[in-house]
Formats: sequence, C-alpha cells, structure tokens
Amino acid sequence: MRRKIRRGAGRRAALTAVGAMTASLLLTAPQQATAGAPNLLTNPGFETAGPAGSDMPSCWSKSGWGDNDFTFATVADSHSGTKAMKVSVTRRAGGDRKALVTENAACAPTVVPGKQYDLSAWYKSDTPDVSVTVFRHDTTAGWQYWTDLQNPPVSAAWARTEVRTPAVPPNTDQIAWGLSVYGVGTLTTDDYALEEVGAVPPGPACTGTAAECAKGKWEVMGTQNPVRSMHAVVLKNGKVLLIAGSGNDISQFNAGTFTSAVYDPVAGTAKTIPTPVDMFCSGHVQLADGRVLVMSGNKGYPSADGKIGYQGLKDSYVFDPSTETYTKTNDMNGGHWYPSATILGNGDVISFGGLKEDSTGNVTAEKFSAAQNKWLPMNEVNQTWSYWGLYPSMILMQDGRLFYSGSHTFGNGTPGSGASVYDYGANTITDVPGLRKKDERDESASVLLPPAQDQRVLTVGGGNNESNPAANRLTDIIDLKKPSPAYTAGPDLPQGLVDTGTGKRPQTGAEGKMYVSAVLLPDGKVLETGGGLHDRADPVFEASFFDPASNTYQAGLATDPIPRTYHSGSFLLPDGRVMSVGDNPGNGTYNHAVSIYTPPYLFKGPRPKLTSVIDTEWVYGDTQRITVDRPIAKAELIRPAAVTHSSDPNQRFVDLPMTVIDNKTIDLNVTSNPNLAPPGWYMLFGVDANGVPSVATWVHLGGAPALAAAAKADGKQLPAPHEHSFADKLAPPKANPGQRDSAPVAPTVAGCDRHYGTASVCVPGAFPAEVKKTTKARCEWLAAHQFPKRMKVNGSDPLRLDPDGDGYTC
Ligand SMILES: [Cu+2]
Repeated sequence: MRRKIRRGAGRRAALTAVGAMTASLLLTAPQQATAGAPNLLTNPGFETAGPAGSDMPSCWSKSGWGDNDFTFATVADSHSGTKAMKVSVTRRAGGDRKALVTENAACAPTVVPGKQYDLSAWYKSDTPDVSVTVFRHDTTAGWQYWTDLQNPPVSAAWARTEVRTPAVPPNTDQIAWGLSVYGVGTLTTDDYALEEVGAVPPGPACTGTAAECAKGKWEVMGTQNPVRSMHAVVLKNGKVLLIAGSGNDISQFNAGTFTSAVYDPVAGTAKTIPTPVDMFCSGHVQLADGRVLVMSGNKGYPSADGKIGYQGLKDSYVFDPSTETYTKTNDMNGGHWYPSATILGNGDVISFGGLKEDSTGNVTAEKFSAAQNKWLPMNEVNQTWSYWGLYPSMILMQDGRLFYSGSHTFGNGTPGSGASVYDYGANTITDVPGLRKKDERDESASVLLPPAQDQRVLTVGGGNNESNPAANRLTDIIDLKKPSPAYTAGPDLPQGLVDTGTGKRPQTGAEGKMYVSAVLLPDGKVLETGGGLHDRADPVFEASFFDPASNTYQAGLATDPIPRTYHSGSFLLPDGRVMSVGDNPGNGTYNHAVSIYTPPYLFKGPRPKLTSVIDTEWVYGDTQRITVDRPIAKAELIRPAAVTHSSDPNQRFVDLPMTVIDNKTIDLNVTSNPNLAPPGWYMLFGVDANGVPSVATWVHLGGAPALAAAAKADGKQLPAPHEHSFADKLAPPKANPGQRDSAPVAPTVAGCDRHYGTASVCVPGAFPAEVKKTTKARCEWLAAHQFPKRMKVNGSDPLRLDPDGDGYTC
C-alpha cells in the first residue's frame, strides 16, 4: 500500500494546511514567508488588453513548440476580475503550449542571481500534463529555457499552485514563466504572482576553530582501507563498496587473489568481500533497486615483452548491498577494460569504450536491460561503431541524449572537438566546440553541476599519460540548454603545494592537476580535491569549492594530508562529509589511508533536521511532504557516488522545488522527468539559508514501472515527463566509421614502458619535461619517486636505464 501524499491528495492537504495556518501566520510574522512581498508581474490577471491588433492580453504571449493543435482564448470564466486565459491542446504528437509572460524588458520581471522567487497561479485543468515552466534571460545569450518546477494536479475547480524557484543562475537578469500544457487537454489560468523570497537571517556564529569554519577539516581514519581499491560505490545503506580485484598488482592476479571491501564510515569498520573475478578497472553503476552492476575488469596484464596490452573481461556481476555478495549476470558482448556506465531514465544502463579481450579498442555500445536483468545482444543495441576510449564520461541529458564531456582516461581525447552530444535514438554523434586542450584531459574530472535542472557541465584539469605534460589548471563550462552549446572558459583551478619527489613547493604558472576529484555537496557547491601534476606521480595538495551560482572558486581549503593521485577517489557521505581513498603511484605502492573531510558548513551550529519524510518510496511527478525543525532554503536529491579514475558520470544533484506550507512543513515537487533523476536510491538533503545541510534521508525514486503501477493503483493518470526542447541547433552529426570489429589501440596505452620491472610498476614512457634525457637524471627521478631500486630489464633498454648491462635498472 502506498501511504504517500501524492499529486491531488497532496495538493489538497497542502491547501488545507495553508488555510489552517493563516491566522497563526498573521500573528507570528514568519521570517521567510513572502506574504506582503510585491507581485513583480505586470497584468497578472489578464485584465489589461494587449495593443491593438493583438489577441493576447498585455505582457502575455502565445508560446510553445512541437507538433500539436491548439487554441488560446481570453475567457470570462475568471478567478478574479473579468478575464482569464484558456489554453487547449486538441492533438499532440510532441511539444507544448503555454501563455508566457512576454519575454521583453517591459514585461518580464527583473531578478537577481542567487535569489529565489515564489511563483503562484490559480488554475483549472483537465490534464495532468501541465508543468510550471520558467525561462531566463541570459545577459549574453538572451532568452533560453531554464527549468520546470512542478506538475499541478488536475483540478475541476479553481485551485492555486505555488512553487519556489531554485537560486537564480548567474548572468540572469530577468525571468519569464507560464504553465505548459503538454498533453491533450484544457488549462485555464488567472491571477499569477511572482514574489521575491525574503532576506535570509544572518548566519550563526562559528562553532569550530576559525580555520575549521573557513576551510573545513581533514581527518585520517583509524581504520584503513583493507584492499588496493580503485573503485568506490556509496551504497544505499551509507556503507562504501571498495573494489580492488587484483588491485593493479600482478602477483595478486597470478595468485588469483581478487578483493573488495565494505567500509562503514560511521562504525569505522571494514570487511573484505569474496570477489569472483579481477574487477580491476571495471565499470559500475547503481541500478534502480540499489544493487550495483559491475561490468568488465581485467582478463590479463600486459606481457613482459610489451607486445600485448591489458585485456578486458566480458564478465559482469551484480553486488547486493543487503547480502554483500556478487551474483553473475550474462556476459557483455565483448570485453571493456575501463568502460563507461551510465544509467538511463528507464533504468537501463549504457556502456561504451574500453579494451576488448584481445586488447583492441571496443567500438560497440552495450546496453543492460533493467526489465530483462541482462545485457542485450548486440543486434538489439544501436551502434555507431565509434571508439570512445577509456572511461569516457557520458552524462545523461534531460531529454535522454548523452553528453560526452571530454573527460577520459589515458592519452588523447576523441578525434574532433573532443566533446560531443550522442543521441542513442537517432544513432548520431555531434561534436560540440570549445573544450580547451582536448588531448590533455586524461583524468580530468567532469560533473553535471548543481542543480541537474540547469544542465551545465564542469570539466576541470587533466593531463596526458603518454606525452606527460604538467597537468593543466583549465576549467571549462558548458551550458547544454543553449541552442548550440559550446564550452566556455571558466576561472583557472586554484593552485596548492606539489611534491615532485623533493618535498612540497608551491605550484607555479600553468601547473594544475590530473586525477582530480569533483564531489557535489548538499549546499550546491562542488568540492575539488586531490590530484597530481604528472602521470601517476607528483601529488598536489590543494582543495577548493567551485560555486555554480557565481562560477568562481573559493580557494585555500584545508587539504587532504594523504596524496591522492592515480586510482584515488572522493565521494559524499550521507552525513554531508566527504571520504577519500586510494593512491597508486607509478612505483606500484598503494596508500591504504582513508581520510574524511568535514566542510565548513558543519562548523556553523546546529544542522536542520528532516523531522519527518512521510514516505521514502517516491515516484516521478510526486509531491512529497516533509517536516523540518526550522526553515530550509532548498532541498535536493543527490545520487550516491560510483566513482573510479575521477569519473562518476551518474553523480547528480536534483533540485526539489519547494512549496512552502509553513516554516516547518514543506511540499517537495519531484520532477516528472526520469532523465533528470534516473530511478534509484538518493540522498535527500534539506539545506538552510546559510548552506548548512541536514543529514540525508535515503529515498527511493521509482522508474517507469513504478510510475505506471502507482497510477494504476490510484486509478488515475500521472503526468508524462515534460522534456522541454533544448540544445536543438547542433551542427550536423559526424560521419560514422561503419561496422568494424574494433579500433586499434597501442599496447602502451597505459603510459608505462614495459621494458622495466613487472606490470605492477609503471616506468613512464615519457618523463616530465624537466627531467634531462640522461640515465643519471632518469635514475634520480625514479629514486626520488621511490621506484624499486633494481627493476628487471625486459629485453631492450630504450630509456637507457641499464648502462652497465647487468639486466637491472640504475
Ligand atoms: Cu586504472
């Protein structure tokens, strides 16, 4: 039985509560309610006619797109006054229609970036396919779609809908909005209001040291990571799955010793888990039910003569957090060592790239069907035969397309601009321009910035393990809502201290980092932490917040005392802290220390509490009521991390537009669009006006089957997703290479010169530029980076590391 407040029932409950509250509101003068705030709309009730020749009221326009039949009419059946607006869609193949506040300087209200606004209107409708849609005026790019906030339920009588916007994005000076009709039906509206949310109360005093309040604090945990993991998955119970497989240690591979561990950051315990195959450099993603799909891994290490590279497994497993065991699924169609893994809106998983069983590049897309619980045969999956490289960062866009951000592992980026929009349905790939140094984005980090509704992606840092330049400090940002999206340059990454083997010194010039981690935080900022200056070497000790609301970095945070370069990872815990694990430099060592970062927001006094969440089983288009112990400014769902090699394309922060009932009771409007929030378990946070988050409550967001089942059980229709048209003026698609078996990949793809030592060490194929091309300088560099003293020379000696010819280096 479903006990949640949903849709119509929720709205009625909300309205009753508003009525009951009115008297006490008047007496207690709540600090953040907007009662009395001026309505910023011109002609909010359609009473003023438009200019001569116009059939729309003043400051209102007919708006919409797509293939549908429709009518607009000013009618006398009004909520107040003598006029209201009636929009009917009589046939629909796609798109929407809405009466929209006219997008010009005279009619669209002026707004302030960072502020929030309450939007409300009275309406009657006979279709659930109505959405509150907002547009923003970008100070450089002009008017564009911003976001959908709410699905007002069907109502035969006049009803009021009200919802609060997220903070207005930067570079926005006006907004316009309307109620979109995107199904067959009729919507009548009247008495719109747009009110600024009042000033926030001053922040509480610092409760930590001055340094903690400004920079946060790192602690190294007493319990180490028991395995040499390179994969970290936050489970729906708050524990962390750490997967090592052979742990990039060929002796463990040869012994058949494969490991994982479940680490409990609250209890400070770790437990090793039997691991069936070498999941070293596999892919992973949480399925809709919270189980973890793990695909591919390592079938074999490179040969000692360097002629054969790493070999990818076809194997795939599902890890169940409740039993802490792996269960085999069917195989993928081919091996994919270093695959991407992205969950789609219907719960399916799509995977690209990596190396096949014969070490060549895999050019086939693989799809795991949620309904069939298996990998589909290749002929049931659309194919472009493109080689996407290793761990290509494929981010689900809100219309179901995928954005390849350009972040990847090893070597150069893809041919072309290095970033693309991939349309699975149309089977096309279209490059998007603007990514700087696309061939130096090896182990850069990309994230969909908060909130996911804004569809902006941040890409930071990166290097190239083959040419091995100093890693860069580039920040590139793309707004996928622009008709023709392009990356634009953001601020440079802040610099910290780097240890190039001779002690820490300040970074200079263009020095940045690869292996950087980017973690979405509940206050809407991004923590970037860790990283190194060169291929598997030279840790950088630096951390900062990127603030999407201002496109700026807050530099100078406390830094993780543990180096975090190759095979490190950082991720958000449900208590709002960030955990970091791993470091596997080229010398073959592994750092088992676990560190945890407490951000400044946890040194700002008591945290808001989610005192009740009526239901934790959510469906798309839901209205979910929560209670809090004091006012919050925003609420969101954050998808738990599944990260490896700086890459977690499923990481997302989904804003939950609020309908504020009173200071302690809030209805959260859950998107109707599964592409914005793919099905699965999420951390629900409430965040106060000072950015202090609650501890998360785990909630489960249902996929299409849940949506359909819920509608059936309630005997009513739930809204279809409103996927507003965007990024629809792309360049022509790229030519596909045509069917082929694989793409050639050099056995040196990992950047290691296999003439030296075992496959557990990685002597760089290219030393950093400052290392002279002499035996002495190279041997000094290897010694300073604590490589084994005498590594066996396998065959020839191209780097001249064995001048005495005894078969061992230096
Ligand atoms: Cu790796």
